[in-house]
Amino acid sequence: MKLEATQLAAQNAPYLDTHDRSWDILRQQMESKGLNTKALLQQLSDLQIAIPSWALGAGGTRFGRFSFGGEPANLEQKIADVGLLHALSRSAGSISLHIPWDIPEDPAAIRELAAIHELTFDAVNSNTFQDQPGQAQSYKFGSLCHHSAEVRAQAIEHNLEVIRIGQTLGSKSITVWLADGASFPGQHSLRGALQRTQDSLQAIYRDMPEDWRMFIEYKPYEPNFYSTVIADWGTSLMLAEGCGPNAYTLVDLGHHLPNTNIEQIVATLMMKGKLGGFHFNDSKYGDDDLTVGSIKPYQLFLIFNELVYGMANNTANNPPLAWMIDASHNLKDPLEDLLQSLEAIRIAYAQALLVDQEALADAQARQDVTEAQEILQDAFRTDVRPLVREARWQDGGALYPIQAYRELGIREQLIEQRGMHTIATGL
Ligand code: AOS
Ligand code: ZN
Ligand code: ZN
Ligand code: ZN
Repeated sequence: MKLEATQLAAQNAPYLDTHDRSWDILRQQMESKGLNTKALLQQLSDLQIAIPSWALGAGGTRFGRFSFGGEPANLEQKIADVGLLHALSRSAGSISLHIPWDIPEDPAAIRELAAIHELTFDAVNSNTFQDQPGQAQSYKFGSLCHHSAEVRAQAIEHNLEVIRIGQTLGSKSITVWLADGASFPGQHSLRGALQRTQDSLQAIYRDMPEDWRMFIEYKPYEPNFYSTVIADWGTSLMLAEGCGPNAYTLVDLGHHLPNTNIEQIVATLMMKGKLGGFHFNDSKYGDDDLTVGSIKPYQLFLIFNELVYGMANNTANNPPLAWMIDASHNLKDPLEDLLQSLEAIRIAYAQALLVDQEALADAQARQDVTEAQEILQDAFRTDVRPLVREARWQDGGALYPIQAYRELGIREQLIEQRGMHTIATGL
């Protein structure tokens, strides 16, 4: 199904007055502080987030999975779902595919379908953490790090195949996340595994097209619980530097030990021009993949504050970032969950854009710690929702996406079309 502009306009109509009143107040408040509201609206409108194809169905845990009716069963339906998210939010302009879960049988037709929904293809993801039917070598004990040259060769070839598939869709980047590691001390040589991973990544990089970028994800633990080969941003950065200028570190917010200062990692990577992008989500304990902004919205704001600063002071020529969500939920309607994540990202960005960078730099120069904190928190505590809403409305989206989603009966229609007992391909 596809949402038409006229449907959304009719759905928005009764809420326009209320929105206008709140927008007027915020606009005047921002203008009195010297902010350029037109520029802010444009910056928000430009922030487009990629939706992971694996988040469109209900997630699960190792204890069980509770299916949600109307889940997409194939790539076409996944694209249609992201199309719905984009029509409602005007902020989900691309999709991130996972191979082999999302192999396009007819790439030209898939590209056409994506264009109908105004979507592009963001980073493609390789998968060497599962064995596929008929596969010659097993990844049980690792892939790019494996002791056996045959396993490594198979994993390298898989990554190159993912790139070739991505090319048929117009994607320009690959995200490599490795489950490789050891669950017990002594299981493998820590140094040997890292060395082999570096060699394998370099082999992929050498054959990657020149206009492509490689994003290297890190994660401290899980599925291996003693050691992960690419455990932290430093290892990822080292590997990216070992590959070359088109390899970058990817920050997944859930991939840190508790209380890690993620905004500092962002600042460090941007100083080196090596921040490739994000997997946005939120977490309380580990790789919880919870809805963005649901647990630590202040941290998200501080991350965006570093990003805004980094983009304005881009001395190391960090390329534009890949903004992706990597969250999936077991309880909520997956599309509502993603709408909440999209909103949280734009809210954090809007708040960060309100930070008076000049005043902050001045307070920092004077060691005025109190004032520096006041400046940040003044921005964070501004209710920017009318600004985010206005940007979305000007772009033809829904004033209140979740409400629109419910009032238009979208899930009910998806269930009617696809059935109640559906399982999206993926994790
Ligand atoms: C795994 O923990 C990583 O976050 C991956 O980026 C991602 O979740 C995975 O590739 C999807 O299966
Ligand atoms: Zn991730
Ligand atoms: Zn993860
Ligand atoms: Zn995660």
